[in-house]
Amino acid sequence: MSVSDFVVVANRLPVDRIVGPDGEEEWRTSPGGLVAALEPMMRRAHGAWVGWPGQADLHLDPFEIGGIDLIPVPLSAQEVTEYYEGFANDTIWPLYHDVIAPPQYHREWWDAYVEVNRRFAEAAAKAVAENGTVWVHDYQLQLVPQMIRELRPDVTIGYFHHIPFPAHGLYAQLPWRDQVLRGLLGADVIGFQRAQDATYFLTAVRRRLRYEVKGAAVTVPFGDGSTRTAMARAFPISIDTTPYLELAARPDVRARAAEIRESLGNPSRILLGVDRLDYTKGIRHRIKAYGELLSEGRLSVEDVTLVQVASPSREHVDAYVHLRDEIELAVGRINGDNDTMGHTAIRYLHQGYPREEMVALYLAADVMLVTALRDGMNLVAKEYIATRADNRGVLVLSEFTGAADELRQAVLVNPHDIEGLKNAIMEAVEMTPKEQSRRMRALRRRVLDNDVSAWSSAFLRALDEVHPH
Ligand code: GDG
Repeated sequence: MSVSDFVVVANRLPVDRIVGPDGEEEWRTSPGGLVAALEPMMRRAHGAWVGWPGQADLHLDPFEIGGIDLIPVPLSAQEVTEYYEGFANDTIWPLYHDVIAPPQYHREWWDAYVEVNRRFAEAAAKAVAENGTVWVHDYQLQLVPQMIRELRPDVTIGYFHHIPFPAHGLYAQLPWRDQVLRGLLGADVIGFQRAQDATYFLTAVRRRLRYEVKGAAVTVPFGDGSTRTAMARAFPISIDTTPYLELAARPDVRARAAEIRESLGNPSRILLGVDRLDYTKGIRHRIKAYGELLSEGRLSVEDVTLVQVASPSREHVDAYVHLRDEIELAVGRINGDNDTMGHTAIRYLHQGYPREEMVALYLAADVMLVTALRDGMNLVAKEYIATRADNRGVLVLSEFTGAADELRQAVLVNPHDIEGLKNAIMEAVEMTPKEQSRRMRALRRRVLDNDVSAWSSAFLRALDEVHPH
């Protein structure tokens, strides 16, 4: 396969392996927003995407799909355990989400992380053309920018961090804190979701490495006394709005939304939560607040139903196994105490759904509950807004999401404050149509104007300014 001017590096390839009924295999592009955002540019620049195909011990040759070269990086079963489930999802993920769950620090996980990051960096260095551009994504690959720079000093390197970056007092726990900062600083532009994340990163750089920081610019010394500049600032990510607008207007999807309402017994208000089953998403706090509203009689199952989609996630990590048990115990108790033959308090769905069904759920929901304890951005909030073409519906949004920086007309809430959360849910349930529409109009303007292609253009423009070719 030839080299590319533009190479994306992410933990996962943007494809899923589909095995048919007779065992035949096929690769299908997964409908993620990142692919949609980068696709036009990938096609134009003969782009390549470096990533893991999603299955342990799978060694595949590069292949092409929809005009993009896919370069698979293999992981052994032990590397999946140590690099991916271990260091990425049981060390970095909890630490960077403000230690909501205790991070596990294991030296052998770190060793696997270094080794796998090197494999990704080598694959990218081989794939990129002279003076080309590499865009590295997310916390699984924080060492890759510096590793690519060592192998290929000619290329422009961008890095985008999809999750929060923690305050220095927490970041300082990481036994490999200096190595990770140096890894990230290999990039010309380091993008974060919120201005606060960029500030925390720059503080860590100043305090730990003692590099000079001026505004967003870091002076990074080379060993020989010369220096280069790396920029760290916020580029809040968004969604590809087109499929959401299209699906929300489709008669069959609208009919499905009506059918969902009907099958729930036509409650006067449907509340909805859609999350990966993750301790950062605040599902327990949400359910607790809702359960108290029912037991206090402020809400009744005759009028209101909460639909909670908790899509399966990281099921081999202990913290996720425990979380699932806790949530399912709480849901069982609340339903047991409140259900009638015809009405259920919480319709809990530990399942993943096609996007059509997700949009039907968004359309059916009068109130969307996004009450994460910490979230880099939260795209579900933006997807809900995109589908509300009639300007009806209320978004209850945690202050601790990146989205809260932009979506100021939501009902903003501190999810740790259960009384506050209960009041926010009541405010949303009781909001007049006029007030709903005033807020939703402003929210829609924000989401439709700042879509994912505006995000990727802004990032690549910044990259071009720091490292013009
Ligand atoms: C990370 C950061 C940041 C969920 N269940 C189903 C389904 N989904 C889709 C949603 C949404 C996506 O998954 C989840 O995105 P979020 O942004 O809400 O959260 P994370 O997965 O934690 O993503 C986050 C994001 O990266 C981007 O930078 O915003 O803060 O944590 O698109 O719709 N989609 C389908 N079926 C499901 O059952 N089809």
